[in-house]
Amino acid sequence: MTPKPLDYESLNENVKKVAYAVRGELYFRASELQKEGKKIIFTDVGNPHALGQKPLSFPRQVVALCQAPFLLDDPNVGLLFPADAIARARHYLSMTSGGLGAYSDSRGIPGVRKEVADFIERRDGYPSDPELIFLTDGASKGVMQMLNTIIRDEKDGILVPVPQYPLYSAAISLCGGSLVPYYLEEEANWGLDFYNIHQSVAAAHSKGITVRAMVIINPGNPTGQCLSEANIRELLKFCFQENLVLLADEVYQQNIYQDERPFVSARKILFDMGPPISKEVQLVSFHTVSKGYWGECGQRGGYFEMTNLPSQTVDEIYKVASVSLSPNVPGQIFLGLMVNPPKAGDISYLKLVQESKAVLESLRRRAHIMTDGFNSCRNVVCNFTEGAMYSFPQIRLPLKAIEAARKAGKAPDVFYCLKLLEATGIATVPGSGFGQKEGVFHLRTTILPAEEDMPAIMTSFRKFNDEFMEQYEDYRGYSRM
Ligand code: DCS
Repeated sequence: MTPKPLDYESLNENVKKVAYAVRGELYFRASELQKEGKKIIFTDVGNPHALGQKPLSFPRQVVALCQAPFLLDDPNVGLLFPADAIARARHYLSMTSGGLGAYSDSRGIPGVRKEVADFIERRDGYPSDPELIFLTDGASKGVMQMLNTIIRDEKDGILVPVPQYPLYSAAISLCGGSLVPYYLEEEANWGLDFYNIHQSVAAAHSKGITVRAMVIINPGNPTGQCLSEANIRELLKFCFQENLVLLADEVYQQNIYQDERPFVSARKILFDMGPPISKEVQLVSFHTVSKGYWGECGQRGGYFEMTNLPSQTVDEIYKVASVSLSPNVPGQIFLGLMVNPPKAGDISYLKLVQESKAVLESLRRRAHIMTDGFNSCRNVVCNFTEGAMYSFPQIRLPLKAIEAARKAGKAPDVFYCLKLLEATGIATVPGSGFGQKEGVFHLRTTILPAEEDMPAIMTSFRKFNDEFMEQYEDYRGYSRM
C-alpha cells in the first residue's frame, strides 16, 4: 500500500533526524512520575518562573495595562498602578495600530526596535541601526530564521560548539545542513581551542563541506563559561580568514556570576578591532527576555541584530519574516521594557533595581552551592558556573555501570540520569543530549531551584551518587576524563 503523505515512513527525513534532548526521554519519564504522584524537581529546563521565580513588577504592570487598555480610563487606575507604568503603557499603545491585538510590522514595532538599538549603543559604545534589528518570538525563532537563510544544502556546514544547546543541531537538521562540531576544552574551563577548530574545519573540507557560519554561545549553555575578550577577538579573526558569518548567541548576557570576565558582546569587540575586520565580518547577535533576571520564557520576546549584511539580504530576511506576519506583540513590549527599564529618579526605579538584584545575587550564590556541591561528590568534577543558568558536572562512571547501561539499551549517561530521577525526583538532562567527547559522561542541571531548597537537593544528589558508585564499583576502572 502506498503510504499517505503524513504516514511516518513518508515524512520529511530532516524532521525525523531532529533530536532535542531538553524535552527528551528524561523529561517524559519525569512527567510520567509526576502524574503518578512523585515530587519532581525540574532542573532540566532553564525556565525560572516554573521554579518559583517571581515576575518583576514593573514590566507586568505595563503589559497588564496594555492588555486591558480600558483600565487606563478607570478613574482609580492611579491607585493600582504607578504613574510611570501608566505612562509607559500609553506610550507603547500609541506605537501600535490597534493595541496588542493587532499584528505589528513583521520586523517588530519600530519604536521598540529603536529602544533595542539605543540599548545596544549604550552597551557597546557604537551606534546601532534599528533597521538592522528584527524582533522575534524568543531567540529561538531568530536562530532558526538565520540558519534557514544561510544553509543551502547538506554541503553547507555550520561550526557549532560541543557541548551545545540542541536548538542548533535541531535547526541545522531541519534546514538540511551539516553540523561541524568544535569541542570546548573542559580542562580549560570550557574555553576555545583554535588548533582544534582549524582541524574541525579541515575535516569538514575533506568531506566536501563548505563551512559558512560559526556559532558561539556566550555565556555558555550547557557549559556556563564566559568567553574572554582575547578568545572572541581570535574568533573574529578566524571568521574573517575563513569567510564565516558569526552567529553570537548572547541570551545569557545578564547572567554573570564572577567579576574576572564580565560579558562583552562580540559586536563591541568586532568594532574595537577596526577595519578591515570590523567592516567585513558578518555578525548576527541574539538576545531574549527568557533569561537574565527577567526569566520571562513564556512571553516569547527576542531580537536579532545584523552587522555587515548587505541591504538586499536584509530585505530577503524581512520578506521571509513577513510570511509569519508579525512577532508576538506582548513579547515585543516585554523586550522594550527589558532594554529600556525605568531610570534613576523614576517612580519604579528603586523597586525594579531591588527586585533584579535579589534575583541575580541569589543566582550567584546558587551557582556556588551547586558547583561546590558537585565537586564534593565521589567521581564527579564540575567547572564553576561563571554565567548562564546551568551546571554541567562530569560523572566518571565505573565500567560496570557502563555495561549495565548497555544491557538496558541505554546510553550510560541516560542510565545514570534515569536512576537519579527515580531515586530522588531530580530531573536533569544527560550530557549526550548536548554532545560530549566520546566515552566521557556528564549531566546538566539548572541552578534555578529556590535557594532554600538547594542544600537538600545537593544532599539528596550526593546520597544517590554515593549509592550508585558503591553499587557499580569496579576495580577495572572508570570512563575517560
Ligand atoms: N539560546 C540559548 C543558548 C538557549 O539556552 C536558549 C533557551 C535559547 C537560545 C532560546 O531562548 P528563547 O527562544 O526562549 O528566547 N534555553 C533552553 C534550555 O536549554 N533550557 O531552557 C530553555
